[in-house]
Amino acid sequence: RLIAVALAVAMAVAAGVTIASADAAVTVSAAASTVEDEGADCPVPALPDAGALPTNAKLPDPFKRLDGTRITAKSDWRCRREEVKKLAEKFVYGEKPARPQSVTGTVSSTGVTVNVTHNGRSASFSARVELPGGTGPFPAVVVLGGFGADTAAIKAAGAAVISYDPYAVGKEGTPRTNKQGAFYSVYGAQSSTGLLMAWAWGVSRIIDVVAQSDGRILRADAMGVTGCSRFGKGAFVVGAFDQRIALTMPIESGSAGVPIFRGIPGEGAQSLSSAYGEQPWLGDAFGTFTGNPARLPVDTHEMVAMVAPRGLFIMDNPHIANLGPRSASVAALGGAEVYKALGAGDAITYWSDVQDGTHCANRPEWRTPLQQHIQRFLLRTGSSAGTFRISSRAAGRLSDWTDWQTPVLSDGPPQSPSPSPSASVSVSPSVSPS
Ligand code: MCU
Repeated sequence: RLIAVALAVAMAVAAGVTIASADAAVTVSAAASTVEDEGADCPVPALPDAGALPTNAKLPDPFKRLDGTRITAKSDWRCRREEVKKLAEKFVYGEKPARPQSVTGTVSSTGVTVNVTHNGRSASFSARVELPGGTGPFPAVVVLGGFGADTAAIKAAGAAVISYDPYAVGKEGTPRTNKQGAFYSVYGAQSSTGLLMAWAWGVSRIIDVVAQSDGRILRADAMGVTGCSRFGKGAFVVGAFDQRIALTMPIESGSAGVPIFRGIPGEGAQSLSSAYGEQPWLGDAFGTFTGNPARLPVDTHEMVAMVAPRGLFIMDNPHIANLGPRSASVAALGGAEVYKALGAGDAITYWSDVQDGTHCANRPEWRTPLQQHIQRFLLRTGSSAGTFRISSRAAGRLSDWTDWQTPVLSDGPPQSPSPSPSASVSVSPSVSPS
């Protein structure tokens, strides 16, 4: 292990990266979870129907529960997050089914294979692995699609690259009524879950297999994800919906990715109806919101918040209005309020201060912060603080979009507003006697 650390340090030094002192490294804690969804046991009240949603031109208050009360303790976020997750599944991305009944597979130095079976339906897919130099086990970054991510910098920082083909799990070019790929082989071609969530489900199954392996090659507790453009949308959803992901790094994700849905229509970004219609990226239920995002009970600042307090490095391109970079900066700033309230304000970075206007270009500006994020959140040898480097060409203003204040959350146990479990039996009958 010492040799591995020394090698990682040597490689990082060779790459010109600042190394944190040993003391600082000790203070870096692992925010990632060992489970996909820590709040799976949380009681979530019945969600409203799409037709009953109020119009709200501002970003929904991420701290306000479905019952109208606001959370007051940091530990309350666990179950509030579950509400956000359910809302996002119902109205935006479609449901992400929990881990299938059977997930098996293999991990080698060249690849990961995944076999799943659920309710008698099976599917398989695989991903290529490239290891960095040095001695394992290694952290790994799942790279969606084959472009836009600096895989050389990832490996030079000491992490393996898992090259994942999202189309094996959710194909593009199909109608919503006949979706294809491993996810839909298991859950049906008519599933209302969109491709982004299907892709996220696939990455979660890769993590299942890595976690079940003997752990000699890849570390399930040090997994990251990245991808550019449509695969930046995917990387964002992967990180939001699997709390085992320690570092989420979407690049130039555009509409249906990081940018707030509410902001997109005014900015010259790809319209919601265009993104919804181009590919079945978003869930079928999003169709009723493309013309009126103000009725969405969630927005993407809350997907940013779902990643908290884990590492998040959002990369964006301020030169292309079609990508909605202003709207993306507002999502990052809004989500950062939850990071701050949880005491993790320095775990989020938004960076759109880049020269080259080419979409998904290999950018020298991101190489150092990329490696610093890998060192801090995957190797856990660094402690560089996150930062907002918003280009003045495309800077959104959070205060234009909020009518809520960020609370000071207390430490200590959850402050649930609902009655104790024994009392709730008598006060909340779900069926009224007729
Ligand atoms: C920014 O991501 C998408 C965009 O939403 C699409 O309209 C366009 O066709 O493709 C972009 C992309 O994935 O580029 C590689």
